[in-house]
Amino acid sequence: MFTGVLSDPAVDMVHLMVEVQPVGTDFTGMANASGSFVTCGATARVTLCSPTALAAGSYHWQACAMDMAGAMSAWAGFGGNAESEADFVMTAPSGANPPDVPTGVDQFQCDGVMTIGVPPNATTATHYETALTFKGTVSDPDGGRVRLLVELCPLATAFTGAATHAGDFVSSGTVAEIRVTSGLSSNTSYHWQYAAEDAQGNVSGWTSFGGNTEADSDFRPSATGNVSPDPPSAVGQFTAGGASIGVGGGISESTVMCQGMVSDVNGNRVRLQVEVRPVGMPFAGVSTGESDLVGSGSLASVSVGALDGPYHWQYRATDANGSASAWTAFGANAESEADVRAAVAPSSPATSRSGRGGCGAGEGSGSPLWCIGLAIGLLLLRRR
Ligand SMILES: [Ca+2]
Ligand SMILES: [Ca+2]
Ligand SMILES: [Ca+2]
Ligand SMILES: [Ca+2]
Repeated sequence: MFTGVLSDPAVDMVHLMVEVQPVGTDFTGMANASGSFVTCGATARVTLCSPTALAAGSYHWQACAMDMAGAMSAWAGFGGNAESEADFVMTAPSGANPPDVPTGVDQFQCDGVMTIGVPPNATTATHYETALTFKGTVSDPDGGRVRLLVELCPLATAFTGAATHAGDFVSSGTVAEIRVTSGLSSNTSYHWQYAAEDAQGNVSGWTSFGGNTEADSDFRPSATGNVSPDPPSAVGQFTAGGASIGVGGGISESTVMCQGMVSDVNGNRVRLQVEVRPVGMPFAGVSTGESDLVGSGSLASVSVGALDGPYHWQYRATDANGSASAWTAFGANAESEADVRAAVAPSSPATSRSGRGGCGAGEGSGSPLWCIGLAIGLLLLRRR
């Protein structure tokens, strides 16, 4: 707004006219704006009120008066300074710039101190409370106050760009936090993204947390604490080449692959453990072989080598926290019976034709020594 006190020799009604130009642009003698007529001696006002009328920058201006008859005074420059100098400076509206993307963002236990590691895959980590804290440093090019925004979704739900949680406003350049103490489902995997919002409601770009894909869990809360894995399912025994071995079956090799599906309600990684003992030796409840940890809901394999003779075995699942399911004996047979007989001679056409039994799958008895003896005997017979 520009104001001036105007007078007129004829005591006429007068109005104020102004010409505003950027510094560096000469006046043209044409007014940009004029005010209402006022009585002589009163204060006249001219307002350039459109926010876009004057871009950010430096300006100089001049004014003149015009009476109702259209008679104009001379133009008078404002400020008594050189026209190469600014009479006023327009700046961008306060706070108009969006905040910066938050930095140093991380997820913490409810205490806000212990970080919750991002699992290397969707099913690794559980933290045993249904609460957590998000923290990050927020800033805004305009300064002022800024807050952290988080969009938190179950893994199966895609982001929409709308915040589900907002922290309190803090000074630009400081750490903002959001504490989430309700609404989280136990044993559910979540992913989240973050942004910052300034007091004017401007929002930075959103950034996905964790450096992982949106198919991967960022955290997985559990209200129940750790739960033992489920007993393995679909358990079977196979040759190293992947051929299924029936219960009591014999193989010429000395290695058996035990496999089963493992799962854990917490989503922990799980391994398959087996205890393989010669027939006649009872189980001790101690694993003699185990798989690598695999994701919950995956197939786990244990390779057991250096076997020679009839064996029985049992299995269980153990999660990454060391919690195990109960042991289950394989084969649904008596522990006095073999589940597998290793390093026996392969059944051949000769043994099949002999009708004297052999070492093939499904045979429930026979020692490896007996089998080997039989094989050598048959070999000798065929050489004659
Ligand atoms: Ca701003
Ligand atoms: Ca993520
Ligand atoms: Ca578990
Ligand atoms: Ca068995």
